[in-house]
Amino acid sequence: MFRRIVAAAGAAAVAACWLAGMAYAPQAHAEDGYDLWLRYRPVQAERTGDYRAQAAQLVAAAATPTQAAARDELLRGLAGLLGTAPRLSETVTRDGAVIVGTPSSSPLIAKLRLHTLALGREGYLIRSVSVEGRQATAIAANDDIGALYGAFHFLRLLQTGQPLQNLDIRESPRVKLRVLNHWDDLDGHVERGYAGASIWDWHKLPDWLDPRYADYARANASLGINGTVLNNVNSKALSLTPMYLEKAAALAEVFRPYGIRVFLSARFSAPIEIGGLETADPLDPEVKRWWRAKAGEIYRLIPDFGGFLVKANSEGQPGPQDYGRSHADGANMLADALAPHGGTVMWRAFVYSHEEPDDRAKQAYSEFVPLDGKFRDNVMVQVKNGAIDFQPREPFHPLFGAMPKTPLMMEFQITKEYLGFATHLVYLAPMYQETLEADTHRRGPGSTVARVIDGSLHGYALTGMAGVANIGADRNWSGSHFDQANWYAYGRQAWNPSLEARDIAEEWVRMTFSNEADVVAPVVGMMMGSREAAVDYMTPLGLHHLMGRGHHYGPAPWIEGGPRADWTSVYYHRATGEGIGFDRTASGSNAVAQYAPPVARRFGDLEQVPEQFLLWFHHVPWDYRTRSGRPLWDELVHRYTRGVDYVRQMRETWRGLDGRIDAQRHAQVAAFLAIQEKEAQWWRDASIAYFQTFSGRPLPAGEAPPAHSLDYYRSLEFPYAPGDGR
Ligand code: GCV
Repeated sequence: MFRRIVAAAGAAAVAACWLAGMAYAPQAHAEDGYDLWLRYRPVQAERTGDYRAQAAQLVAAAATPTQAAARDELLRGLAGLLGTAPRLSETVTRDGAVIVGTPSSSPLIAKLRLHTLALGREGYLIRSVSVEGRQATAIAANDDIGALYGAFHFLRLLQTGQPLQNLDIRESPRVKLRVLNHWDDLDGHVERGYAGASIWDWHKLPDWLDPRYADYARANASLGINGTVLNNVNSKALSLTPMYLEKAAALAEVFRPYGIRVFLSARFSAPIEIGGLETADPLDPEVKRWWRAKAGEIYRLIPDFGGFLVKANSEGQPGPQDYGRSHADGANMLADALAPHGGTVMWRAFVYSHEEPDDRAKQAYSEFVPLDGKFRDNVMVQVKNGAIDFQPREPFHPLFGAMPKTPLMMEFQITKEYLGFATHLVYLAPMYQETLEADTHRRGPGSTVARVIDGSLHGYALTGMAGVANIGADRNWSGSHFDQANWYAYGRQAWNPSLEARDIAEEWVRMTFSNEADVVAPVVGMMMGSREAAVDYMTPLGLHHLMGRGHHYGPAPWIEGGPRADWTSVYYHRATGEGIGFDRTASGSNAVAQYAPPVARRFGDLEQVPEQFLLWFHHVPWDYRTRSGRPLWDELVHRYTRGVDYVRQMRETWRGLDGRIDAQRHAQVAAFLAIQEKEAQWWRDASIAYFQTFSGRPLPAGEAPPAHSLDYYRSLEFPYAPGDGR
């Protein structure tokens, strides 16, 4: 309660200040990346006059925390962008008013009768209107949260230099649940996190609410992200104890005005570990009772709690199979506990059993497809984009399209576990887009993964997309300035899976760096090719999972031995003196058979398989003629080199932008690009040195030999590489 009073008093003080027409004085601070894409720096001079005329007055209620958030964001944003804040007013008294609200929060919006109904709870429209002969812009929605999203969209128009005349924008999210998954441990470590420690200061919560939590919520709301799973899927039962629930509740309170619901990863064995029971068997009445009581306890503290995310029977995590029960038994038991409160279970399909599998890529499909239709209505099965594990490139997961009676949600990784950690500039939206556009052919051509995810293919009632967050306590949030773009792009594509990666990049660059065409074009260009370059210098032609053991830092295609074959590199590349690649056709593991027949035929046929997946699906001789005409070995080397060259070009382009971007951010990006070039070269050289021991072929003419011996690369160790799993 105390917190609420303080927040309300703060909002009132801000309002009084604006009403008094006080000039906005943006605080002078360095460009350290903290402001993300919400920098609100002055717009291009030639736009200022026009924009000021279009946004001279603001009519916005602030009777609820969400309304206040929308109004404050517009005041803050417009003041920063235009140099002066608009006058707050109760009515439209001049041309150039911005009216924001819902038919119930704003009499003016009600009077305009703007047909918001079809927009749903989170949708909004932005329209140029006339109010008693005065020109205005209406940001209208059915619910406060829609109005807040609309406010952010309106600001984005100014941030990206769009005209404000004749606006007629209607937006509703295509996916219902748009959620971040934090792999944050309670001790502050972030699994696969490269941006410092966890932003959740569990120790000081609930009494200290870092102002950063509200900025986190603003950033997410600006993208339409509406859920956050606070703790690692490799979870501790402790996070479900009263002490930690109170901490989670404090965060939920900060996030609530921004439309963000809190979820928790639930450890399946919690009834034993913190409940004193002897079993966690999902069919045991005591266990069911325990979870029902736990759900009740959580909802008393967090009335809008979203639900549980569960990693079960995967990589050593406990689960229903420990008791001879199925994933559906486990998920349904939790779903029953949450159902009376409106909560959802996100049950992960990232599973592979402890027995050595014939092909890890087949495991999730084999375990989950037989369970289609057996899950409760409030369960979603969360599926990684590909069947292995967030590799630089994977074909789409065969589960997409294969479970018509079970809502499948997407899990993308935003943090770059396998893509160069924080230092490599790798823009991930093209990768997300590639998966979303992939055609599963499950209901004929056009059955894209995006249509599975948005529910339109199978008529799912629940839809969702999860992104494994790349957020940490680093001042710039994501560990590097360009990694902010991946958080941004994930949010935008979760809202609308059909958005183009290039358009998102352009938006982000304009909001983050500059609106000048001669900055935007080269930076967008760098970003757009960056993922392909990473594929080239790390895992070209469908190679995968060749990173250092455990920490996944750097090349280690030589990894073999250890507890599981599918935790080694040799398991995946299968290089021999004859050839290289994983035969997943009918003559091998036959993983291709898990796809719909047209897809299986294409992937399984050496003539038709997209070359980018060649060695994912086929074991091919070293002299196999690739589509360029080069033998496989030469093509492999060519692609490794091409990847390094791209990074070199990015450095060159970035150098040319010196003076066009603030010195602080320019310098850090330049330094990180230098690291990337060094590491791309390392990837190329180590991989070539290793695979040459199998191919036995000389390097193609003009290709530089590796800088060091294979022994040197093999000897490198990185005991303290960040983000390791535990
Ligand atoms: C959270 C990969 C990662 C693990 C991660 C796991 C998962 O194996 O390396 O750190 O664990 O995926 O998604 O559960």
